[in-house]
Amino acid sequence: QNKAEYSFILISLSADDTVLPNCWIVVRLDGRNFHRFSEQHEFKKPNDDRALQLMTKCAQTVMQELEDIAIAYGQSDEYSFVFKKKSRWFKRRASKFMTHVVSQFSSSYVFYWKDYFKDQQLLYPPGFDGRIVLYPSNQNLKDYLSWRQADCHINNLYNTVFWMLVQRSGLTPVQAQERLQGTLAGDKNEILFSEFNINYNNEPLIYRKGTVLIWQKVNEVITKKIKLPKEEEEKEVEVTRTRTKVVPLHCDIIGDQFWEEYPEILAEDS
Ligand code: DGT
Ligand code: MG
Ligand code: MG
Ligand code: MG
Ligand code: MG
Repeated sequence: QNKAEYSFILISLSADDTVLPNCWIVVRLDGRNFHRFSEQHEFKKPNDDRALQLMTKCAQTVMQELEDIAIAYGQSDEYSFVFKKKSRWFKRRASKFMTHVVSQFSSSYVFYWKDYFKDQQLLYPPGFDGRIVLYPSNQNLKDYLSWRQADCHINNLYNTVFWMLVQRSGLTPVQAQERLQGTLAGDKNEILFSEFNINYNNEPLIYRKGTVLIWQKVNEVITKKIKLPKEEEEKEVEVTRTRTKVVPLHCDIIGDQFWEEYPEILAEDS
């Protein structure tokens, strides 16, 4: 009898992966071995606009196809999706959130590849890993997103100098790495400025800040043909419709300004 009870507990533990109520649910995915994938598909270094735009297209698709995603943030080969605190989607089962996000994103990556890479063929099927993390408070969630954006900044600054040293100054990758060992952000800015005449702050925002996806109301003007009861002919009229769309932004999300500008993202009924 003991044994039977024990196996019942095991079964119920593996079947019920419902996550805590009232927490933000974050699913982060990341390209599997994109070091190799980016080399094989000749991604531009350090940033390939086609690759970044494709990642964002896939993330928009995920937000539109799945339920309850309040905001997403992406950089490099990763994207984080934040599900609303109050979401009841699939009874808050972690495995459902994670598998739906990763599979929808992966199939979109293959489906939309040719729209962004044109004559660069997809050479083998890419994969993505997924993980799920819970954040009980708004501050926890903001700290998480700040951490990812800080990571984007640190990597992009490093990569920008690194590839300048290799591509422009002819250093080998090992030499460039040695040159940058132990340097601080200020030193890297200084190398960019004095040796390459680059002001890092003027580099494109998408590279420095990554991509934030939020829902925004947009007005769409469409022309409709209508037939008035007392008139013979159809008439064309302009109708304004309000739609919610997923919009990409490349702004700072570490400071308060973003969250003050878009208070609905963290609103209590989310
Ligand atoms: P993983 O995630 O442990 O399976 O291994 P990786 O190789 O995906 O490592 P990760 O995710 O830490 O680093 C992302 C890789 O993707 C990194 O080698 C640089 C590459 N990558 C991402 N975006 C770009 C891009 O726009 N241009 C180039 N050239 N490479 C990129
Ligand atoms: Mg990884
Ligand atoms: Mg990766
Ligand atoms: Mg990565
Ligand atoms: Mg089914």
